[in-house]
Amino acid sequence: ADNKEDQKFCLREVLDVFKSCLTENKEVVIDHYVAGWRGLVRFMNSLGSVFSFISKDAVTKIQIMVNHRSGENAKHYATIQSMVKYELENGLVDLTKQGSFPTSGCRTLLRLHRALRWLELFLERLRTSTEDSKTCVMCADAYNESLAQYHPWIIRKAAGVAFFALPGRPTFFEVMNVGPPEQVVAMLGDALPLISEVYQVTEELYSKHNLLDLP
Ligand code: 1PZ
Repeated sequence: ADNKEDQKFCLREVLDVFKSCLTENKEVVIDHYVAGWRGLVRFMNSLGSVFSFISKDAVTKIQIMVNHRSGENAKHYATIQSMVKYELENGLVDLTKQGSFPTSGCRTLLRLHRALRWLELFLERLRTSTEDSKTCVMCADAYNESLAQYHPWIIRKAAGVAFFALPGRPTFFEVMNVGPPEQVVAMLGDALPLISEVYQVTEELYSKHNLLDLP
């Protein structure tokens, strides 16, 4: 049964989830956003145990969001827009320094949002890469351009070590389980604009409310 599960795993399905994230009036549905992240974590875990310190943190943050979605205020956490409104109006966010609300939806989702930018940059590099491109270099470049600025030295170091454990481009494409390289490239071309839009919508919302630096 496990084998069958593995075979069914396909990065296209994971990325497709991000398509369903945006409603008609451009709200970001948290259940789908979280489902997208679950798939990404599953993908990352299939790359090997060196990545488990990264996926552990992602899993913790996913769980915080799931808890918000199953608590008594679940309805306020339907979309990122409704969450921001609810948490701000009720003073449920630490705005300047960490304090009473270490698990606020706003600060937790911001971490995933920043990681989504890394994903976008990395997948774009993969999409335009050539056979001899190095995944660890693409990954590190994407990281340095995005997430790294929010991480302390020790995490940047650890991330750098993990990147060296990434499989090479051919294996990486195989693990994605999307088909031959041309199909991977085409799939990424379809998926990236959608991920990018989810990122942009969230970025604008957070920027409008001055939430981009939440501690
Ligand atoms: C496929 C290769 C995977 C490379 C992933 C590149 C990202 C490296 C990130 C290293 C983060 C490691 C551990 C934890 C960091 C946390 O301190 C921060 C801030 O949270 P806080 O401490 O403020 O609560 N967490 C994050 O920045 C969220 C990181 C999520 C990383 C998800 C990666 C998803 C990978 C998808 C793979 C396709």
